[in-house]
Amino acid sequence: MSYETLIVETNEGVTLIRLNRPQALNALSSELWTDLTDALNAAEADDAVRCVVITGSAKAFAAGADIKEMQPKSYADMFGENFFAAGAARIESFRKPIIAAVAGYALGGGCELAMLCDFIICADNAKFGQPEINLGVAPGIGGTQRLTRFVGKSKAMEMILTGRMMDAAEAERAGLVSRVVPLDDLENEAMTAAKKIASLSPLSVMMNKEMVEAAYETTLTQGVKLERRLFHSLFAFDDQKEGMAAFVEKRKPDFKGR
Ligand code: DAK
Repeated sequence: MSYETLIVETNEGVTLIRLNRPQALNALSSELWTDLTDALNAAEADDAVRCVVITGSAKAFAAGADIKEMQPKSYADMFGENFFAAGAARIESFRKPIIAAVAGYALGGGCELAMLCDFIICADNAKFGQPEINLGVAPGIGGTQRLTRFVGKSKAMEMILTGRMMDAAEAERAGLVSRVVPLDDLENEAMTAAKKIASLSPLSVMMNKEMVEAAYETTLTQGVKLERRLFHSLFAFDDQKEGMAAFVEKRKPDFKGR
């Protein structure tokens, strides 16, 4: 499937989605969100796809929602269209891991898109920010909530109220990204992590993802209880038998997703 705003390729169990609006620094237009939703639907439906990587260009992961598209809109337009809600919901309910590989600007909706992914690997030139305040608006795809959970109230409040950008080193210190790599290595590093995930039991991967997500949605007691139940249930799968047998027999496991 080809798209106007994305380049999508699948290899070795990994779908790489590259945002492709270079003339607008990958600003997130409605068309791009529709294409992204469609590409993710296809990746979710394809059993051969085990992990997704979303990336942009060396200059911009995404410089935010498309300001030129939003400029003429009224409250009735935004509310009536439920602007961006479907795209965000698609990522929130995606069951396979999604890695954001961020180089350059990840601003506004771009920073929110990266935070919607399961983890972020960034290049040393990455810049994260929620500059919507400069436009007289506010983050609208979860930025006030996710950034605050990831980096804490003080840093989130400063960034959202002043529009200040965070560089890659600060983003790593603050816990926003899992690690920083040289720009030239970004795609390789993200693909290596994605291929490792793709080689594992897909059922176990989905359950592990669900357990970590629960840490953001539940109390500690409820989260630990859920983890224990899901851990027990993993013993119902053939992949648990295969994984442990392979360890004992000193060979590579052959996970079937059963
Ligand atoms: N939208 C549209 N076009 C953009 C853009 C954006 N966000 N960012 C950059 N561009 C375009 C520029 O207009 C320029 O186009 P031409 O003028 O050449 O036609 C081209 O990309 C190159 O940009 P610059 O010439 O500005 O490049 P520089 O290197 O000088 O500067 C920059 C790079 C990233 C610092 C600068 O472009 C910039 O400040 N961009 C805007 C960043 C920003 O404010 N982002 C936040 C956008 S607001 C909602 C949910 C979410 C949202 C809203 C509602 N609902 C659920 C209701 C989200 C809002 C946002 O994200």
